[in-house]
Amino acid sequence: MPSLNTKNYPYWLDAAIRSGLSSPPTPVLPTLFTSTLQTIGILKPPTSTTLSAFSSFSVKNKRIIIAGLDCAGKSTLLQSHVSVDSSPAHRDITVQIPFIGAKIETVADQRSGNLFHTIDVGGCAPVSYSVFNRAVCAQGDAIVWVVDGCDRDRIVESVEEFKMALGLCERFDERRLGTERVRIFDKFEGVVAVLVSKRDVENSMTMEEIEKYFRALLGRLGDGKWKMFGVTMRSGEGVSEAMKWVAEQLQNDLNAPVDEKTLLTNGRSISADEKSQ
Ligand SMILES: Nc1nc2c(ncn2[C@@H]2O[C@H](COP(=O)(O)OP(=O)(O)OP(=O)(O)O)[C@@H](O)[C@H]2O)c(=O)[nH]1
Ligand SMILES: [Mg+2]
Repeated sequence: MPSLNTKNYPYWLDAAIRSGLSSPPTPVLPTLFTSTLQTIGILKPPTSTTLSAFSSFSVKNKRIIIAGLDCAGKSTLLQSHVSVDSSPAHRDITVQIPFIGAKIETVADQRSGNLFHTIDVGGCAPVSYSVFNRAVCAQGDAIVWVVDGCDRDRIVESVEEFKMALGLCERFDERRLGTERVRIFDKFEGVVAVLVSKRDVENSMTMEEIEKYFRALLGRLGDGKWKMFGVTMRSGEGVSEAMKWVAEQLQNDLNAPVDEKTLLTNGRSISADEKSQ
């Protein structure tokens, strides 16, 4: 079994994922429902877009977080383009996080050690939920942010949640913390891809329109650190291109020289306080 990242992961998630990976792998068989839909042509047959995009770049032991508002198309991406191979090398785990109520779907590719997680954000969730999401995103080597290209009403919410996930905003919980300022995490330093889904739906927003909402936020990450793609999750159009780009960026990261300090902190960026010590 390939070794996993040694980054600090929330203990309950880490335990769940490790137990899933260390137990004997079982084939992921398509359900009767899925295979029926495939037979009558409503659901495209599986293509394993994401994993093949990743395997062609030999990216190993990475965590790819697939996040976005509900109904954006995250599960479709995971289930139709990642978790489609019934070989024992893939293993799916869904973890329901106690108390917070969040659900994480995970696909582990045991050959490469890559983990793909989906998480939901937004929906007027309590602060603890956002903190949890940010904690998960912070552990990712890449964030794939999925935006529903038809959902005009929630495009601003998607930008705001994305800001939170990237650690580019601070939140206040006035009720519980008075006026105390809560700085949650550092800026996300990994690879960021924004996938605008539902390009096949008539009257969906144009890419230019969506980019306008995200431009200021993404600009703060720096040039070459992010890219936006229009995709259709149902047919898989554009998905492969997007995931290839993510894999390519992750591979570039692997080839980048690593300084001693980064190694000592296990890949985590060093805060100003730590640097001065
Ligand atoms: N036409 C079209 N429908 C899509 C596309 N992507 C997702 N959908 C549909 O949108 C609905 C929601 O997709 P999901 O993949 O369940 O979305 P999700 O982000 O996992 O949603 P939650 O699990 O509720 O957070 C489903 O009915 C999908 O079939 C797309 O690119 N085109
Ligand atoms: Mg889902």
